[in-house]
Amino acid sequence: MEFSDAQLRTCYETMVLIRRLELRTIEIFAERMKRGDFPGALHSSEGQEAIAVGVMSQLRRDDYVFSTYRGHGHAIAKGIPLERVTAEIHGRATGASGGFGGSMHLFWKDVNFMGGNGIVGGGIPLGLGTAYAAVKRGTDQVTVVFFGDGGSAQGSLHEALNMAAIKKWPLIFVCENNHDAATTHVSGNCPIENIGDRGAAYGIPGLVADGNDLFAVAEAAQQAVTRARAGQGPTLIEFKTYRHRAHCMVIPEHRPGAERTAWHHRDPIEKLGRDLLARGVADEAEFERLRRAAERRLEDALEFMRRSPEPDPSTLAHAVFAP
Ligand SMILES: Cc1ncc(C[n+]2csc(CCOP(=O)(O)OP(=O)(O)O)c2C)c(N)n1
Repeated sequence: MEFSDAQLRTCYETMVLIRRLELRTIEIFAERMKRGDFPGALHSSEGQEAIAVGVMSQLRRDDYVFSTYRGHGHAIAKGIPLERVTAEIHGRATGASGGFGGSMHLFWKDVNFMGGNGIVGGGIPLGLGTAYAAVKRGTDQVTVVFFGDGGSAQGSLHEALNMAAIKKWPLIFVCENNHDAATTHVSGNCPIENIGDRGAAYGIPGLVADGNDLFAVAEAAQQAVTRARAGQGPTLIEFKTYRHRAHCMVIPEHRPGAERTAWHHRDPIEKLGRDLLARGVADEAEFERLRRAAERRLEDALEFMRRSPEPDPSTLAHAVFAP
């Protein structure tokens, strides 16, 4: 998998941006909760940044993406303008979904980001629709659906795998196996070692890759995209990863400390930093510049959010049945 030096610096900056956004969002939500002003559920993707950035690095603007409720990173990496992301997370009228969706329901048609979804596995069958539409229209757009290790046990996944494989539709199934579904370990959801191995049951490639390694992620995504664009059908990819945080802000951490520490040593941003140093793509001064650039962009986007009004309640039903 080859990236130019400039692309690698952009990947690093985007991963840092996602990380900073997750950390600042937690801070802001925590302050609100302290004031008794519950802002809604918040699921951090901290630790999973390489998957969002690596997969999107292989997609075009007009390719479709269906995300999950842990989708801030997907949204940023696919190209929703950052200020629209911050405004939506904090429920402002200028947000990507007009402030009615919040953290779990970012949506932006301009880049074919087809939304987060509060239903586990809910985006998967929707992805069949855009994949089929692309085939009918004769475009070579691909669709990516994201889901977790818990989501991999949903019937919707197996129905969609079966149909996409039979029809050879351009659909890429991306499992972010962060090893826990809320408080259930992956072994309580899947009786085999690798979720990716289930591709064999549908006669399609089932890849298993390190989700904390940008290069491994991009390599797997590239294989799947090439196959889908060539009309050869779907691919299932399992990325092994770990979320740095508990499931969401209102569920206490239950995972063993030693396990968490071990995964922190495999942090995807730290790893990419080491790789870029080794390749001579960036040095400490450059990392500092990229980190500052990400911080500035985020603070500007948060300022945009603060200046934005909340949605007018009379517009609540406006987009419910819109085409
Ligand atoms: C259909 C459905 N069942 C249950 C829930 C409650 N729920 C929300 S998140 C979650 C865990 C899902 O875990 P996983 O798919 O591994 O994704 P992760 O949260 O680890 O990213 C559950 C059970 C839901 N939102 N939707």
